Amino acid sequence: MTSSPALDHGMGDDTTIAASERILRVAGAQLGPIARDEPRATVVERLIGLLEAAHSQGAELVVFPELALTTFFPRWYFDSWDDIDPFFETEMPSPITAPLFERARALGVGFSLGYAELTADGHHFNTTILVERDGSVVGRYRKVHVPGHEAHEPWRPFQHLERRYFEPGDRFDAWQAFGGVVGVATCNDRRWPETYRVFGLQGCELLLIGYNTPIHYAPDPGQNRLAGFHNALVMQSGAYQNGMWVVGVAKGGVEEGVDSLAESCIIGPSGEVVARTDTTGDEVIVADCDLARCANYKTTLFDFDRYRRPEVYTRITAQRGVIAPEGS
Ligand code: CDT
Repeated sequence: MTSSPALDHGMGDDTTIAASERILRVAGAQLGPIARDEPRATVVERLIGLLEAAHSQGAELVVFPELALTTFFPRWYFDSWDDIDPFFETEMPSPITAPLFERARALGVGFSLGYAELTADGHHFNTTILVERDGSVVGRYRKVHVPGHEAHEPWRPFQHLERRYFEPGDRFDAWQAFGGVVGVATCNDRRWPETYRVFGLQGCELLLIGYNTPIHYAPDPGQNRLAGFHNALVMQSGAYQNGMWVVGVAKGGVEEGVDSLAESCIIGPSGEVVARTDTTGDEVIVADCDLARCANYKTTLFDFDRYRRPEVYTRITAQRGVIAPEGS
């Protein structure tokens, strides 16, 4: 299901609450596989091609996936940082990524881009940068929920060593940008309701989420057949329960022998999917996101100030794991 901007996005006739339209045409720029030996410069050319395709369809904001400049390297165990650090960026933009920033500014298109960030003082993060249409940097987001494992686990057909290679970020900040309130989250963050709610509590109207999701889940392969269902389930519920647009964008397809979920999609504040990719390769989807429509949900069923009961939710921040009631 690839949408055209002209489509009715399934919002029905619920036009009474949103005062006036605030339409932002958003593109999801899905990537197919990136080989381990594919040069960064070639990847940047692919990104520019997707950006130009999105612009030709009128998009003002292009959402790229998580870790969009390299292959998904946490699938391999490396003992030495000398082998890991080459997957990281020490500056953004850099001489290699600058052409993407320059082309976007020339076209007046903003974008979000996921990459591995190595800071000057030696910290490693799974980061996404958000850039406005004039080329200014809105902000940087560092992935909060870092999944997988820390140690080599040779029993797995491939590794998921994000917890070895990345430190967790510690902030969910929304920003005023693109004529609304915009947030960024990354991949595994989308499975956690806290992510959406913390953004929802900042009035977030548009949440951008890049992902790399291997379809095989080694700890419980029974979940493999549900990968697409769970992807849609969490993003659609997060969108609806917080009255926000959610744009989920994959790096999908078979990359270095590992099959990853595609199914990038754009979801309205009703929870309905309004655009979804058809392929597992490089592909652009576009939708007109009326940010004013968020008010239909934020001021009715999900009027937080009127209906939430934070005094009853204290466990959410007071404890991390499960504490079962006493008794048998
Ligand atoms: N990149 C990323 O966060 N992927 C995870 C895989 C979970 S299994 C370790 C995801 O939630 O899709």
